[in-house]
Amino acid sequence: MPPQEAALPSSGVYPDLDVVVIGAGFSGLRMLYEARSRGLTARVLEAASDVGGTWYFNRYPGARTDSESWAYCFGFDKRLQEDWDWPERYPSQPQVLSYLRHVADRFDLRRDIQFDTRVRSAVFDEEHDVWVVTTERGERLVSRHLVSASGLLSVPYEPPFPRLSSFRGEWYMTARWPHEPVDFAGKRVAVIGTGASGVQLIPIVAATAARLTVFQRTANYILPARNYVLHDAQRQAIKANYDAIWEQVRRQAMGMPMNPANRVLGDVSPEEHQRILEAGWEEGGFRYFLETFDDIFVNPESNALAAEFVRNKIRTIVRDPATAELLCPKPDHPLGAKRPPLGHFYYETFNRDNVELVDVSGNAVDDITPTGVRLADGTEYEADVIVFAMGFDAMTGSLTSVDVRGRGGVTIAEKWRGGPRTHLALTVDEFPNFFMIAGPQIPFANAPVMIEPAAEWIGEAISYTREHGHTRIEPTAQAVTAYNEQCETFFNATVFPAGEKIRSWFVGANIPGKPHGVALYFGGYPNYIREVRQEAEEGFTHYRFSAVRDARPSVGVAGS
Ligand code: N01
Repeated sequence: MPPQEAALPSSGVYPDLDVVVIGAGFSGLRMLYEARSRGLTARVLEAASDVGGTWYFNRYPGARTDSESWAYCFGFDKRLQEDWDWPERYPSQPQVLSYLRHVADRFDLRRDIQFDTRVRSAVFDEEHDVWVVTTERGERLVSRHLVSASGLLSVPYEPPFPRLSSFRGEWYMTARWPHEPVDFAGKRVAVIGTGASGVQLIPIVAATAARLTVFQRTANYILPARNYVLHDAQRQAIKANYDAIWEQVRRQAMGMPMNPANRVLGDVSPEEHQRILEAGWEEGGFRYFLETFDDIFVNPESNALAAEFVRNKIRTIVRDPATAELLCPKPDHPLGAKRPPLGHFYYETFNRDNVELVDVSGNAVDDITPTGVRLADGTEYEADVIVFAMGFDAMTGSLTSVDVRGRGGVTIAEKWRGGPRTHLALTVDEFPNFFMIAGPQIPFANAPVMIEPAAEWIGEAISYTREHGHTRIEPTAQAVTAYNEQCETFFNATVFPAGEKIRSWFVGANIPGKPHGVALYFGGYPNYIREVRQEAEEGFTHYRFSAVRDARPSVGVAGS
């Protein structure tokens, strides 16, 4: 039966489904596979018209991963690994989207995914231990469990400029890029925002635009990606070594297919420092900070050295000294306090005659006028096209923007008014039978390798609840408090708290008025996985279980 037809409004309060999953990106697809493999009935609700999540929406020119392809994928099925070929070190957005479409088709997932369906509300019915989910199309689904797989960076920060609608040219947001090609040739283009999205887009626009004006508020450390095409022998070697790749990933602090440096700054001489950083810079990508010194994020001295090395590279690459200085991150900005983007000839782009960098750190973008961008001092920059690459309401936005209500009618937005608080980034007290994949307080790590253990854990938790005759599972408030304290302790042991003053999304500081709180776990991927496994293997000891008296089995309209 096609999913749309199956989505009949529920007539009562007994669950139609075991699980409703919100989102059909990496997380939602993996969760659907997990639910099915456990014999659970599941329905995925997806706002877009196809699978892909962030890789569906962020289709701006230049979009690609910052993780290496061979670990930016699923590891649950050997045959899937064997029949997929990654063409490049960092796959482009179309390549990742093709992969996710392939996953959906290979495991016949689409029949349980309902596209073009945005969730309006999800309310926990305490009397019957079910979630009542309503969609913007007016459907009502009742499920025992609710899984948010709606993404950590999926709600874009809308341009906050009151006169934007007066602009007579074209304007775009990187996070909501149109499906039709956008032609920059011969046009005057303005880009506002120099985070990971802007940094990828800018060199591509510069190649054809008549004039590109880049508005930069905070200079960040842009590390060279050093992308390359994978040749046949490399692709075969990846496939032959997958067991070793996953083993490496499991031991790596950020879940990356890399080795620890096994040294800190103090272990080697100052001459060696420069040689090691140079080698890391040449390797490219996150290897610059993950394979050089293991203390870059916890030792201010080590961080300052690695940061100054990048500044010197900028001064070498960028020919105009004034532009080079503007591109250099300030001393109060430790490397990593904002997520360092990977560049594809980013700094080199500022050597082009058609590219201009405008510093808006002390002279803010005030508004958009009918003809371009106006700064606070009244200076105006004319443009035919404006691109906003201004980031996301990260980590919490995809949940707080929906009316999600737990016990006592408390909304998730109220619950997190002091910043996000979770247990293991998977559950929230007062929100029974509710789970998150890639929710707030996940480790700062490679996304797909966090998603897999989360989906498995959620599957185990649901199976455990059912097998023990319960209808409700909820973490204790103490467990949430303890995990939150752990997140704060790890965070405060790093150089990242400096991100608060430079508007890092790690703490929610990039969105005006948003509550600040530690949104990521910096204790390392291996430690996190150990904790998650321990919780499941010891029988969910930080959870409370109960059952409604006349719980009926679900009728399972999906997957049938
Ligand atoms: O967003 P960002 P992003 N006036 O928040 C600027 C992931 N990602 O979409 O720094 C002027 O990093 C803002 O300035 P400032 C990745 O995890 C991954 O680029 O606040 N400027 C900043 O320059 C990444 O970290 C990939 O001073 C304004 C920019 O907008 C995360 O998503 C690719 C402004 C926002 O940067 C977010 O990246 C893309 C204003 N009023 C994204 N308001 C890959 O893996 C905001 N800005 C490849």
